[in-house]
Amino acid sequence: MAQGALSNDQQTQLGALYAEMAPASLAPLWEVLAALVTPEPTSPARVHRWRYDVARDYLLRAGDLISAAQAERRVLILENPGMPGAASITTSLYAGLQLILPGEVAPCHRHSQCALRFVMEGEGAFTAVDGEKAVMRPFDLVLTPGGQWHDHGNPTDRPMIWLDGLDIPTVRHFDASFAEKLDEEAHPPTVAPGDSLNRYGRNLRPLKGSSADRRPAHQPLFHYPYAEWRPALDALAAAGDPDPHLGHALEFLNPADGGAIMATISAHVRLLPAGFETKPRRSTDGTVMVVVEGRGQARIGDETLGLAPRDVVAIPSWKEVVLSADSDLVLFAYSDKACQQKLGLYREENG
Ligand code: 1HN
Repeated sequence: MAQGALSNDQQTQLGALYAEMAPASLAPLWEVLAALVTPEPTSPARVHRWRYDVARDYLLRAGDLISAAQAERRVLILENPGMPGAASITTSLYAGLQLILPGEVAPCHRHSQCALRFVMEGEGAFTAVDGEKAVMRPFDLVLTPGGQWHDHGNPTDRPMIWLDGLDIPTVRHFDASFAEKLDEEAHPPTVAPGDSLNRYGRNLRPLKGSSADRRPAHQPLFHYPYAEWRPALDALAAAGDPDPHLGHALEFLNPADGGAIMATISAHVRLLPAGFETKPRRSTDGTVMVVVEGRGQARIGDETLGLAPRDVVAIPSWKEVVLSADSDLVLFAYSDKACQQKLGLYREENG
């Protein structure tokens, strides 16, 4: 209540009124207003770290019990402990660890949700997008933008594990999910593997309207290899001092418009040199962070977490973050920044 305490009599009569109106699907705003319109974000999501080896063991055990074809996608959801049952790692994003065993295929489908894959382990399995294979290596980023057909296969003799990042909670929020399966298990090949990287991956694009401009105009590129982004981080580090709040940071771009990789998801990588500590920073984009190389600490809100290779960390909206690097620390992160910026909601604050 904004002003004036309620008398006991008032409270009793109001309580009776609420009970009477509830069956008519009516509820008093004044009881909930302060919790709905908060002075700043109060995320139900918690700060959490998943150790890779722990998740990996459970995933491999699942691999003994169910095939990729049976599961459609054999994935363990990284479910935020603050939102049990929500299949969410932050309020707007989903994360999972997917296993494809040698010889397996994850059948072709397409859906409204945007997805990214960040490779944790294995080499030589592929994601095919609209029939074009991206052959994946550790720490490659591969996109399956909303509406595009995708299947996965592992022709190698080693298990392949990657992190799936999707905007499932966002699409659910808007009640805008459509999905369909292809009749065939794998999409028929349309072009040679790596074709999109050759056409769109060099900060150039085939002239619009030319026959070489093959991919959907708004989302032409879907493979961002480690072999390219890692040297780019080193080149940035050689070019100047790290940003005090971010370290050396590079955002993955959609070459169609120079903006975020997908409509709802942004992604970036960072290098924090050994001994470097960031100044405190907070932002409204709930973020999923993956440790690629090195060790360090993350202070996120009231929690301090050790960071080791392949750990995955959930950073809810508006938690203050300080990162420190014991050895050169390389991080990958994705968030809903792209979506929040479109809606005019994004804020950040450097301390
Ligand atoms: C999906 O399409 C994949 O294609 C993985 O690998 C996880 C989780 C929910 C909905 C779609 C994939 C998914 C998913």
